[in-house]
Amino acid sequence: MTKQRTTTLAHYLSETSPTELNTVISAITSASIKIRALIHTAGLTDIYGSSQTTNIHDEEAQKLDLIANTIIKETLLDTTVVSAIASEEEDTLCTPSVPPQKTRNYVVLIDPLDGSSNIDVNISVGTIFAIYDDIKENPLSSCLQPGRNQIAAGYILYGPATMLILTVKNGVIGFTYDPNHDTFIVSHPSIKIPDTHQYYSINEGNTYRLRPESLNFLTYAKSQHISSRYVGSLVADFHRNLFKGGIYLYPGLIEKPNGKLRLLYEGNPLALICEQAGGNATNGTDNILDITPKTLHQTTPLFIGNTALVQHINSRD
Ligand code: P6P
Repeated sequence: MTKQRTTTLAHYLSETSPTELNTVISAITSASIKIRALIHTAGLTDIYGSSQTTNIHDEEAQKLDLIANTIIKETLLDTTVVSAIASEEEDTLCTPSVPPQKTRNYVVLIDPLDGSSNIDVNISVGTIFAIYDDIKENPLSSCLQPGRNQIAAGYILYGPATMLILTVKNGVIGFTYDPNHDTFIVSHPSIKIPDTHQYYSINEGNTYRLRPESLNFLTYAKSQHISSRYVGSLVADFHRNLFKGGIYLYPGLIEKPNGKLRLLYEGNPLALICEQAGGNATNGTDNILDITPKTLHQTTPLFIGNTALVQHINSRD
């Protein structure tokens, strides 16, 4: 009989983070437990499919995108320590009706349900979040800090198991949701990306839209007999590469030079996790975490995973 792990998320946070930050992370994870329940029974209720609306990126929002966004937004605004929320599903910042009164406040940037087009076909999806201190002259400026200033970042992967992968910038820790105790339990105390370059993840359907440096990398990856894996859910592809070694690529395309993925609530949180786990993330020339954002929803080319593979992209050889 294997020994059941027992360290809860609440215990871990109480040992590592200030109370107000614990409140924010706990709000996100409690919202994720509600989202998990909805995903697991979506086929029995009328919440599959498109909401018949589009987001600021002119992408069709799924019903569950909007439901997940509402759950997380309301849970965070109730904490009284969140000054503003930037969400993939919101054109502008969301702020509490009553400004927070606490000494330490945060801004939170979220992709409420990444990969949501996969829900209808029962493929893993995820919630991605980035947390910054609200230290600038206004919450929008606090949201536009370089990713290196994040004080915490993470994602919840709704897969066969529901997992929280978190960094508060002292390494990367993995938690597994235990439905018997309705809480996240430490399951992976210290995650490091292995130096086995097992996978590359790219939508090869875009091959004729790639620029030369990306095409060169694909040729290199195939010469190294690295396997191709592409789920179409960034969180799932990133998670596999984090645990097995590899690289995820969403390059700039000829007609879309800044790519598709959003810097603030996709690139930055995953880049911080990856760097804390010993990997790296670039836009093809600069470290993702060193980019100073200009707008909430700006996109970036993203190459993220093993440092050696990411450096191969930067070296353009
Ligand atoms: P494509 C999902 O819409 C997403 O944002 C990521 O989760 C995923 O990796 C990517 O887009 C898939 O995009 O263009 O390959 O379908």
